[in-house]
Amino acid sequence: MKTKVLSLVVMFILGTFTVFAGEKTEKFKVKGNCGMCETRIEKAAKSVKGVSAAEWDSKTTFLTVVYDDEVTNVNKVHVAVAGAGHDTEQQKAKDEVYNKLPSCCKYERK
Ligand SMILES: [Cu+2]
Repeated sequence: MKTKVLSLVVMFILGTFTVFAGEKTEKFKVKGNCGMCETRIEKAAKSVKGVSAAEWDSKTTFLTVVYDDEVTNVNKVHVAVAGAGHDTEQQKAKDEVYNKLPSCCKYERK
């Protein structure tokens, strides 16, 4: 009985590794304010091919992305999010895109 449970556990662990092969999770700061920002940021991140999940937290302003590192890299996510008007740790959004954001979404810039 015990060996049966053990082999099930081993199979589960192996299965998990196979599923997540090539998948990476990365977390970085993205500037924004509200729920509209959240939708915009997550949509932009998910528009990158190879990104399977994107979650932005308005309280911590951290964006967590899950992506296949054989298909894409985290820099492309930075570029896509900045392209939607939100500054990231690495990439600054263009002024004209930032200026088009609704007033509630105009996060503070340095
Ligand atoms: Cu907003």
